[in-house]
Amino acid sequence: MEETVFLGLGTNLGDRENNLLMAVNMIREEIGREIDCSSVYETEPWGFLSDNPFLNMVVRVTTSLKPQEVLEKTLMIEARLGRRRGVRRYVSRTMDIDILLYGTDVINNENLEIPHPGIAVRRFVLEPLRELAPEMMHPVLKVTFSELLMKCRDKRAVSAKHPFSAG
Ligand code: PH2
Ligand code: MG
Ligand code: MG
Repeated sequence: MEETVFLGLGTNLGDRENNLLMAVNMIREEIGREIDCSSVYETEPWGFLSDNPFLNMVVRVTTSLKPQEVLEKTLMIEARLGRRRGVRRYVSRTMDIDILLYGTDVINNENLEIPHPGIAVRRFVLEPLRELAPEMMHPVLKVTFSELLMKCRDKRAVSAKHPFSAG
């Protein structure tokens, strides 16, 4: 069984463009070859203060992996890109890969919540998600990503920077 997964990528440390490039390449190797990428967005840090702006993007990938296996792969890719996890929740990082959606599955485990609980309140997720799937319905909120973006009250700056290019 194949499933369509949406992943949110974020980086605000190191060579951000290269971090995205490496992450997308590893996602292709480890999670699924069939992949669509949103544009790359430059975004203001959300939830913590930092002088380092983020680059964010969303990728849609077709996978034969189960949700828990996708999670393991994303954690491995983050670690390979030099991600260090500490005790503080939000800190600058070389790479964060969040599972936003796994088909229309709703999962509430202690280590994995799908759909990602932050989608509706984060413009840096909704802008690229709407770019890839404007008419798609949020499986819990039952409204499209276009509508969620129009209603989003997060006003932090999110600007489309350039199309993602694989090298
Ligand atoms: N990720 C966070 C917290 N804040 N802000 C932006 N702009 N982009 C992110 O990817 C991001 C964030 C937690 O994962
Ligand atoms: Mg995150
Ligand atoms: Mg994360």
